[in-house]
Amino acid sequence: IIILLYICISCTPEKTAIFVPITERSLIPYPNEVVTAEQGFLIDANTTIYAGTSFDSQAIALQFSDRFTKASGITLVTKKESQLAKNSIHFVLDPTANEISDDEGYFLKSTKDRVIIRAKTMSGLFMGLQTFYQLLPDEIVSDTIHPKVVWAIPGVIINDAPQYAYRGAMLDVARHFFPVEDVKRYIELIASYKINKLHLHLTDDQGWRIEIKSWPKLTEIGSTSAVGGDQGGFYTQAQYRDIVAYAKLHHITIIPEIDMPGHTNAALASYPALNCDGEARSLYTGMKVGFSTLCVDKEITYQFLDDVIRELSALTLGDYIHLGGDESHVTSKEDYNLFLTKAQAIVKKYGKNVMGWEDIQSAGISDETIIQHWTNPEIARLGAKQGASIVLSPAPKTYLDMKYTKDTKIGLTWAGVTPIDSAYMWNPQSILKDVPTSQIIGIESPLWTETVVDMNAIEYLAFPRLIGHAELGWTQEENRTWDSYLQRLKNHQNRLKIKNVHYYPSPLLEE
Ligand code: TNX
Repeated sequence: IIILLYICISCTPEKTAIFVPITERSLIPYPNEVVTAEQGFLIDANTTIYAGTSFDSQAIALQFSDRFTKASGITLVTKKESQLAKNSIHFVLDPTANEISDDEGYFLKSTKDRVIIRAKTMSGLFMGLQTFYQLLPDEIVSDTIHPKVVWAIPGVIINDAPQYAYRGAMLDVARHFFPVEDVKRYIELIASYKINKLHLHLTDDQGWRIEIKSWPKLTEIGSTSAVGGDQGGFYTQAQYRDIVAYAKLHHITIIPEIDMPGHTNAALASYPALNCDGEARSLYTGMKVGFSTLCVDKEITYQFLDDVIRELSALTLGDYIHLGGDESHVTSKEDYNLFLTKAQAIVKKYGKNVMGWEDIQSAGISDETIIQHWTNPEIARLGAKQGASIVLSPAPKTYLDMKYTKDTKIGLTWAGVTPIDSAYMWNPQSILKDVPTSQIIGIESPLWTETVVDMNAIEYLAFPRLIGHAELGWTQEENRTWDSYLQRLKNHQNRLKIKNVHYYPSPLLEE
């Protein structure tokens, strides 16, 4: 009796207090429908995971149980058959669940007896899992065991689906090179905010970063430089495949960019024949743009392009290859358009579609093309008129390499300074007037790395601004406000700390 009394006294008050209200869990991006349910769910050592019979739902269940074991030290039993038992977590893949409006949408319900996460596709289940993590105590993101944490989830019913299909980030690995481990960490971080595209800017004047077996000097010579004389580097094809596979596991599609016909000094330094005068350029370590061009008149230029696109297409799981096309200031307009017409045909020949900076619209584009708007709304609109889809990367709002304030250390300021409120407070639907909303397929946050030398610097510029962009890409306008977002971001900082993210501690995040 004494023992029983002791258990009651020590456990009961605690148990009722552990179910924090849903408002104390920071959901970012905020789901489109959140309804509070009566009582929450508690994961303990007896909780059973029901993964269903499909390989895909089992894979998501395994991702969850691995993460849970890392943070809690508890190994949960996973079963395949479905059974509406008490104390259970269900991952339900149901392609016929028509009440879920989108392939990436999901339904999540947590009540006293069980948690159900349901989606039509594996991507939807993955998105639901990210929300589920955010409903759990912060320590769920930790890689060390927290035996004292009570794994309680508030009672809630969530119906969610993305506003935009394209929610992207871009990393420039050409100005500075970042090893595979850094790219994987970036993938892991951005995936937790439901970002689903990573555009890799693989080549530029300062470096060529992807192995092309038929043109080995691109990496033998062209990969050795970087801005400021810093160390270069490149991904072997095996390493690149590893990045693509790791991204896929996180439901992120890699979009590779080979920037052309400008931004090509590294290639022009590797192969003299690619220059109109037949003379190799010197490697470049400065920060200027717009001084290089492939030789549009030479046959070998198109052999080069064909080989590069063929090898890159074979490494690419997604439908898109990005051809760059920006700032070709030393290529005549006529040459530029001719070159891009041929380059686009090569991409098509290898079964891919073209993505490019807005500038490429002048060459004539198709309705399968994705145009990336960065600086000139008039030009982007001309792309939209040709039927192209538009991804929005307006520099003053989305360029992660712009400084937070004029006093922050790293970054540039050519498009202004971008504090975290400014990065969040804009509406993707009103950037390009007169373009039908159906043609705006999403937003992307580019991180150019002229001033970015290591992972800490990447994290400092990307976080927390990228988190706000993720919400703009996912959450419908009527469901987001700066005040709500700021409050959630303040609470969310603890997770960034647990994950050792070197984020910018904006004064706006202070109480
Ligand atoms: C413009 S955005 C560029 C890049 C630079 C960046 C620096 C774009 C298509 N071109 O070459 O790295 O500004 O912010």
